[in-house]
Amino acid sequence: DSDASSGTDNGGSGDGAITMGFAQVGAESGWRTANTKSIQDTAKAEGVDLKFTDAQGKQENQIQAIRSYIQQKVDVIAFSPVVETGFDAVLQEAKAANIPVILTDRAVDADPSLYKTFLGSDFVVEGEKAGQWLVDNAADADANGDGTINVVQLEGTTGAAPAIDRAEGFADKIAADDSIEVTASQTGDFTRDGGKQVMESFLQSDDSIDVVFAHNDDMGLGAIEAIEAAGLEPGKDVKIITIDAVKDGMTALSEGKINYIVECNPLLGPQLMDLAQKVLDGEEVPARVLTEESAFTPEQAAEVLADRQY
Ligand code: GZL
Ligand code: ZN
Repeated sequence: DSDASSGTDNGGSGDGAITMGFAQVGAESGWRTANTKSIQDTAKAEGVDLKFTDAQGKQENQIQAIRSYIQQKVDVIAFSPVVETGFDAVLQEAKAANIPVILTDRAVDADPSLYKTFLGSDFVVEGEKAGQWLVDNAADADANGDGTINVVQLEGTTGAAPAIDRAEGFADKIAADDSIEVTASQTGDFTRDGGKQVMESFLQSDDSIDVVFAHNDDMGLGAIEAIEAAGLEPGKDVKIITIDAVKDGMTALSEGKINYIVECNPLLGPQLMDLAQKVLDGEEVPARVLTEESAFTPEQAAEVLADRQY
């Protein structure tokens, strides 16, 4: 039968604890910080030996980290692919090394047999919720009263699943109202500074902006700085819709500087460790595990702000 000491020849700490290699995207946003904390705190609480790397948003760093986990013969690899494409080769290498892979947060365009499961939000639905809110609130979204609801879009990281899918979901929903038009769209790379710089350029070239749709709170918060610097009132002169619902975003929402936030739950640690244990116990796991999340108006934000975990 199989080698009884198999617990030690695959890099495991040998005392039955799981050794997990996690290749994180970076530290680009409040969401990412909360996501990292959830993974590290849960690993500690559950005695998982966690090896953790931050790729600073660079795919080659993420691939390198996964390769190092393969060499270290960890029991399981988990990561959030910074972009959808370009991971096939390294996933093949993990498979050849017989190390299971769990995707968290973002998806990849790769053969699904190369990973055990994908745990994360449905970003298309998040974009649809944002678009539906605008359609439902179109009446008072035309701040400058020119009959057109002129939307500028702050996109997430180019090529990243959340950026692609949120844009898709939003566009699907606003198609229902032809007075709503996305007149400019550019990536702010999910960062506050990126959102501020892109919004500054939008404001310089267009004085009829009614709405900002930002793919995450951090870019929305950057846009608020640019809007205020231009002497306009965020949430009133320019409506703002964002996605994540991290503390700073929810604070701005409760102050009325943001008008609607669609939640994207970063607290994936518990579900990730549970899935890893099941995979290593040889149990079947669902190919897709969705996270629970909702959406908030300013009134709702004020109610929940105090007890938000992130
Ligand atoms: C979404 C996640 C995105 C967040 C951003 O699950 O991948 O990346 O929305 C983060 O804040 O940078
Ligand atoms: Zn208008």
